[in-house]
Amino acid sequence: MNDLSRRGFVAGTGGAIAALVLHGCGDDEPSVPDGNTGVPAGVTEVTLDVAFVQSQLAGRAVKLRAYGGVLPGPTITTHPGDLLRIRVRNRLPEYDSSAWEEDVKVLGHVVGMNVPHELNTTNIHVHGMEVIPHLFEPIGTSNPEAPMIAIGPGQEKTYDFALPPDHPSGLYWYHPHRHGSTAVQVVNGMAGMIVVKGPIDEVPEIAAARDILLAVHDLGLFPSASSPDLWEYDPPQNAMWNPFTGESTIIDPSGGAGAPASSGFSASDYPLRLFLLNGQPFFEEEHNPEVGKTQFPIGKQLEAPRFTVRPGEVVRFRMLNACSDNLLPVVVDEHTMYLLAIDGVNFLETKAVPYVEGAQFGQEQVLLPPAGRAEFLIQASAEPGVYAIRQLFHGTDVQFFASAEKVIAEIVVAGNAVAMGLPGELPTPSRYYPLTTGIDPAARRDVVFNINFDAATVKNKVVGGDFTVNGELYDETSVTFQPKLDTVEEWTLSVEHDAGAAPEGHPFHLHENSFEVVEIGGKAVSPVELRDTVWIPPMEKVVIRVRFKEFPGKTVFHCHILPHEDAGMMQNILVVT
Ligand SMILES: [Cu+2]
Repeated sequence: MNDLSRRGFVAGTGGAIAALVLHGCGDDEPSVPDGNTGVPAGVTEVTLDVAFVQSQLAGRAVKLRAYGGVLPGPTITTHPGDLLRIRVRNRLPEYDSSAWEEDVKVLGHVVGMNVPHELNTTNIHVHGMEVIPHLFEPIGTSNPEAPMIAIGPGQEKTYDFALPPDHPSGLYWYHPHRHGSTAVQVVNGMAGMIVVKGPIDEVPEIAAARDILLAVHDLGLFPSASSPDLWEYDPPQNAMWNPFTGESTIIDPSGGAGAPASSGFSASDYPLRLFLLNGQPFFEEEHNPEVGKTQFPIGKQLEAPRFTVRPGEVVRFRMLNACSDNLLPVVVDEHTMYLLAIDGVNFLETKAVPYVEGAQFGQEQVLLPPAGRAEFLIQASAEPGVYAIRQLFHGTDVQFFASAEKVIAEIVVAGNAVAMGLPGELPTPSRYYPLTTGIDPAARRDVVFNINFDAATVKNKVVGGDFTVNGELYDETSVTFQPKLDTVEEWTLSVEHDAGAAPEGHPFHLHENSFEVVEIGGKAVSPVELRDTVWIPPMEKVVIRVRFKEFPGKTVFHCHILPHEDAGMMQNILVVT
C-alpha cells in the first residue's frame, strides 16, 4: 500500500544504530507492536531500550530515537491492581551540552534550564496513569528541591508502579519527560501506548468488537549535516531554527553574532514533518518559505492506512494523539461516533456524537489535544464504501501554525453484513464517582499560560521567547502550589497573549490525577468529562475540579505542546499530607 515494509535496515557505526522494525504494512492493517514479556499474573514487566534507529519512511532515509527499535514503542498491556515494572535502558550516544549555561537567571527568573539541552538524556512518564509521582528523584519524593530523574547515555533505571485496584480501564501512554529533551525525543519517535484492561472490556457489546489501537504521532526532521539524504532531529546545543527564515543559528547567549547551524530546536514547524498512524506515514508537511505564508506549511496527503470492516460491524477504535503540538479535531465520515471514554476514564453511558456533513473546526466529533485519547465505537454503514477518519483543518486563530485537513485512516466497508449491538450503560469508574459536585473546594487557583516574543523584554535569549505559567519560567527546584491530599480544588485555566505573540490555545496536563472538566467558555460541560489533558482555547476559560486522591509528593502540571514545556511552560506542585 505504500513504500513501507517489515524490513528496517541496519546502518551507522559501532552498532549504535539499529534497524527500525515497522509493524503493519503491505496489505496488513497497521498495528502497534506488543511489548509484554512472559511474566507471572499480577506483574507486568517491560524493558524499553532507547536507541537511534534508521529506516525508510515516505521514501526518505530517516534516523530516529525509538523505544525497542519500533515505531511507535511497544504497547504495554496491564491491569488494575497489577505491579507494572518498566526498565528503561538508554543506548543513545553522548550529547555535547558543554555550551549550555544551566544557571543563568534574568530578573529572578530561572532561564538557563529552559534552553533545550542534554538531548540524549531521558526518563519515562506513564501519562495519565494514577500511580506514584515519578518525575523526581527518588520516585515519590516530597522534597520540593528534588531534581528530575535523568537516565544518561549508557545508564538504566527500573520503575515499579503499583496500579491501584480501582485504576480506570482504558488507554494511556508513555513518553520521555526530562526537562530539556522531552520535545526532541517525542517528536523524534519516542512514544508508546499503555492499555489497562478491566471492567470496560467485559461489556458484551464491547468484548465482541474488534479492538483497534490508533497511535497518531508526528516526526519533526531536518536534513543531516553529516550524511546527505538522511533526515534526523539532532541539533547542536543552543542552535535554534527560525520558522520564518528557515535558517538555524547557534545563539550566543551573551548577545554576540550567532553561528549558522544545519539544524536547530524548533518551537513548531520543521523543514519536514511526517504524520504517522501506527508508524505508517499518512501525511507530510514541508516548511513554507513564501513570505506571509510561513504559518501555513505545505502539506501532502499520502496513502492513508486502511481498515476493512463488514457492513453493520461494530468496531472499537482507541486513538492517541501523541503529536508534539498538533491539536486533532476528529470526525469519521458519515458515521456516528459512540464515545466510550476520554483519557482512559469511561463515561457512565455511551455518548453518541453524530457526524455533521461538511464539518468544520468546532463541529468535530471529538477534540483531541496533544496527549489526549478517545475510545469510541463505530457501527459500519450498511452502505459499502470507503469512509475517512479525518483531522479537520484549523487555522492560525487556534494554533500559531495552521494545520491542514488530513485523512488519518480509511475504513473500508465491504463483505457480508453482520448484526452487532451497541452498549448503553457502562461500568462506573469507581475511582471517580460520585463526582465532586457539592464539595466546597479547599482552594481555587488560576493558571495562565503566556508566550512573549517581544525582543525588548524576552528573558530567554537563546530560545527567543518566554513560555510561562503565571508569568514564571520553569524552575526545577521550587514548587508553586501545595494542594492537600484528599481535598478538592477548583482551577481556572486560561491563556494570555503578550506583544509579538499571536493568540494560541494550549493543552493543560496535570500528572497522576484526572480532573473533572466542568466548564469551557462559560458553558457547563455535560456530561462532565474526566480528563488528564484539556485544550484551553485562545479566548476562553476552562474550569476544572480535581481531587488529589491518593499520591502525596512532588509532581508537575504543564502545557503539552512539548516545545513550550521544554522552554518553560511547566510548574511543580507538592501534594502534602
Ligand atoms: Cu503551550
